This record gives sequence, structure tokens and C-alpha cells, in this order.
Amino acid sequence: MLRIAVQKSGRLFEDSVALLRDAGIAFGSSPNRLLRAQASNFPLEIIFLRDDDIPEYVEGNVVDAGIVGENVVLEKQKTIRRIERLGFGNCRMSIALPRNVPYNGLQSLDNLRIATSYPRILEGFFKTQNLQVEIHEISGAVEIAPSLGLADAIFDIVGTGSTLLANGLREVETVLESEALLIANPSLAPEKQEILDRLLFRLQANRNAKNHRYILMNVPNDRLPQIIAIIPGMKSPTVLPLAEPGWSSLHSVVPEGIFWDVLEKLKAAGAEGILVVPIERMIL
Ligand code: PRT
Ligand code: ZN
Repeated sequence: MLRIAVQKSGRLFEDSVALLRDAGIAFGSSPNRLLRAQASNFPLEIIFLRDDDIPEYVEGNVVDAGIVGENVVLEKQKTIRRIERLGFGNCRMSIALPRNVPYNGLQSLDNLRIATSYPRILEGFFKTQNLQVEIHEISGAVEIAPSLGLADAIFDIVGTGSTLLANGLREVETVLESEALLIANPSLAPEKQEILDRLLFRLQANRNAKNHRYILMNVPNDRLPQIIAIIPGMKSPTVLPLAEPGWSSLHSVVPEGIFWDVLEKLKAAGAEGILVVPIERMIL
């Protein structure tokens, strides 16, 4: 049995639970009452924790794996293995100044007092810049520190930026971009590693499916070479004869990010009856 920690409540909770469910893992969850859930169809136990505790519990073998923001992983500096980037919980960590304070690059921050809940990341950043700042660690409501006179600037998580705006602050430097990560203990027993590999296989199949579209189209045979050249498929496309002589049906898989461009080119090159279909699961 593999034990995985996910956030008990908060910004990563829903996406973490959805990620496991999309991987076909069934478990009852009412995290407000229960702190653990047992999957009924996969050797997995889910433990619901505060996100800040997850890296330490993974390092200490209390759980085998966890889903947590990269920002927390970087701040906690625990010995863990990064397994996979999960594509949700995206945010950035930035330095912000009161709106009326002029900013002329990092030099403007020299010798300022900066409030943050992430002192280690901030310290690491300024070390690489060869600048001195005074870091004030506070555990929450960092964005009000400048207006209280506690600090000259802040370093915090930014999503849309509206919290900064509402507190009269402006983002002046992005220090890092973060997303949720799957992490694991560096020395899992082989049986546990095998379960983690099975989980990872499922997560990757889902992610590949989301990132691609299946396309089908009818093509006059004399245009086939030209049209095949347009398609950036996994391998070469499938070409099947149509009942109507001189025509073929062509099938392929196209990355999500470019399929509109590809469609336009295909149409211009003479493809007809183009269908774009979502993919349920995809194993490369
Ligand atoms: O209770 P627990 O300790 O588990 O949760 P928490 O309160 O420490 O964390 P939570 O649930 O707020 O965030 C969990 C993780 O989500 C963070 O560690 C990040 O990896 C990620 N994440 C993504 C964010 C945001 N987006 C985000 N916007 N975490 C926090 N915020 C804050 C931001 O600092 C601001 O105060 O949300 C507020 C709104 O942001 P704006 O910029 O959209 O206004
Ligand atoms: Zn937290």
C-alpha cells in the first residue's frame, strides 16, 4: 500500500482529489471529518494534511508521496524526490512594493525590510543577486505589512494580482513560477515504488490525452503527401481508402497547443470533412 498526502482543504485540495479520481482511483472523501481515505480499487491510502507539513512527512516516511506546491517544496528544503509537475496550483512568487514607491531594478530593494512567509526562498534569491535585505518572517496576511509600517516591501504568492492591487502594492520582481508537484520519499521500498510507477503511468496517460486531439479527415489521394507533411503526428498518420475511388481517410494525433494552426493548413491544402475528437487516455 502506498500512502499519499494531499492538502486537507485549500487551493490544492479539489484538483488533487480530481487528479486521483481521473486516474481511476475510487475513494470516499469527506476530509472535514476524516483525515484519511482508503482507495477501494488501488493500493493507495490518502492522508489529508496541511500543505506546509507535507514535505516533512514525505522526508520522514510518515507518508510515501505527496501533492504540494513547488513553493512549499522550495521553502521547506526537505530531502524528497520530485516525481512530476502536475499542471495545477499555478502561481508565481513575487516581490511587491507600495504603489507610490519608485522602482529602478533590483538595486532599489537594497537594504529594504521585506516581509514574507517564505524567508528561505527570498534569502536564496538575494544571495544570488549580491544584495542585502532584512527579511521579516510573518506567517500570514503578508500584504498588509507595508501599510502597518512593519516592512518596506513584501515577497508573497501571486495568483491574479488582485490582492496586491487591493492593498496598494505593485509587483516589481517575479522570483519564481510554481505549480503543484508530485513528490516522493527518495528511498521507497520496491513494492511501493511499483505502485507509485503505476500511479504515474495513469497520470501521464491522462495528461497526454488532455494535451492532444485526435483528427480525422478526407483527402484526395493526389494531395496525400502534401497533407501528411503538415501533420506533426506521434508516428506517421493512418491512411485508409474511402469507398469513393481516389479518396482516403487520414487519422492522426495533434498537440493541443497547435491544432488550430494545423487545421487551417489542412483545410487550405484540400482536406475535407475534418473532425477533431478529444482523447480519453493516451499512452506514448
Ligand atoms: O491550510 P493550508 O496550510 O494547507 O493551506 P494554505 O493556506 O497554506 O495554502 P493555500 O490553500 O492558500 O494554497 C496552497 C497552494 O496553492 C500554495 O502553496 C500555492 O502553491 C498554490 N497557489 C496558487 C496559491 C495561489 N495560487 C494564490 N493565489 N496560494 C496562495 N494564493 C494567495 C495569494 O497569496 C493571495 O493572498 O491567494 C490570494 C489571492 O491571490 P490573487 O493574486 O489572485 O489576488
Ligand atoms: Zn499552508
